[in-house]
Amino acid sequence: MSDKSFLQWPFFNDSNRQLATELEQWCQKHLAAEHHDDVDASCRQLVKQLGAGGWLRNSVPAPWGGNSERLQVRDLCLSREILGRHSGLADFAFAMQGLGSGPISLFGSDTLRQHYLTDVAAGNKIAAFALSEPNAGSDVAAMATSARRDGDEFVLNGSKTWISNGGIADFYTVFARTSDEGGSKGISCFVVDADTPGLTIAERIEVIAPHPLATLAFNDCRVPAANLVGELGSGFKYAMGTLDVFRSTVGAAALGFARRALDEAVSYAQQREMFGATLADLQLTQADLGGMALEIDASALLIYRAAWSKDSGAARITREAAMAKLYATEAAQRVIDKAVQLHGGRGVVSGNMVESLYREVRALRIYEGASEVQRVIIGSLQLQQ
Ligand code: COS
Repeated sequence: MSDKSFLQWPFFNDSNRQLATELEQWCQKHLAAEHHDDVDASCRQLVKQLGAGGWLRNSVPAPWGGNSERLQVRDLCLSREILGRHSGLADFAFAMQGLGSGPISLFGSDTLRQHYLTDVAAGNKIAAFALSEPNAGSDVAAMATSARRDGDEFVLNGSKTWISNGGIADFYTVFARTSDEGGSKGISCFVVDADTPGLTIAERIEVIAPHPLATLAFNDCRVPAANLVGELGSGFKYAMGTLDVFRSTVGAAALGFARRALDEAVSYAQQREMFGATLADLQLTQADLGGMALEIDASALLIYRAAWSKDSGAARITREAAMAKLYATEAAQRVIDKAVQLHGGRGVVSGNMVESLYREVRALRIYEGASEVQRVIIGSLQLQQ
């Protein structure tokens, strides 16, 4: 059984603890026997289930279907941790609703919020966040997709790639250049409905842990000017501000995967007979399990420090979120690798839980800012102190 003592840490209030208890019960009931032969259909189904269960109310602010006036990062992190411990795909379905609609929640007009967020919270609309491009991943300011004003519309041209929910989303929050100023200047954010003429799915991308993922093409794609999110030219800051909120939740998903790997390792070690005892009786195993538990608690401390700081009113948690994401995703990789090792040959058999966690965790060290980017962010802030 996973450690729950962390819920008594001073980062949490009763409402956070209630969410954790109720979501745990919901996961045990609804996510027990899942199969993902058709990953698109499974994702759609999970979004509907999460919406019906009320869990997506944590992904948007209160006036538009959410639980709280402002996004509560502790609730987002706890949700991802618990969902991730039960099902990588359920975590993914949950996470993308918040990230995909994040720029609207944080910076959009009330009209856009009204139109999109209530459906996101109910699980009626699937959201996606379209920032990366073939030549602009870590260097996001190198983006080339353009949006030219034409009367009451903007005309988008270019390409976005590695877009989670690409192909099944109902709308995309898309970042594009609206002026020729270079770098981070002159980028704006738009909401683009998936059925807008000129937006096509150029390619579906298969990855080691299957999730809906695609490259999008924009060819003279006309979007109403009212779909501009916030102010013209502020898109880079909106993208970074959205990532600040959601980056610690990536660490939380990794934490959930790591906790599951530790649970699996403990239970396997206790029943695996070896050298006239059990694997768990060997001191080498105990040292491994101790190291795993330590990395898990250190991850949790960094994640919930970041989340609590934001919920307590910090304007920016760039440093805290970068540390949480960096440490928790790297640590989860180590913890899961150790769990595979403890399972011996069984650990690499397709379908074994630790085998699937091993594939599931890998992308988290890359997406929403690779580990190297997090190091640069932390280091450059250190120089500014
Ligand atoms: N919140 C608000 N504003 C921010 C910000 C944040 N977290 N981070 C940067 N900004 C602002 C800066 O204050 C600066 O504003 P001014 O021009 O007014 O001074 C502006 O944005 C540019 O900042 P900076 O010069 O730091 O931008 P860089 O291009 O150097 O940013 C990194 C470099 C690597 C930090 C950035 O490109 C990044 O985070 N890349 C990873 C992108 C990513 O996560 N991709 C995955 C996509 S989602 S799957």
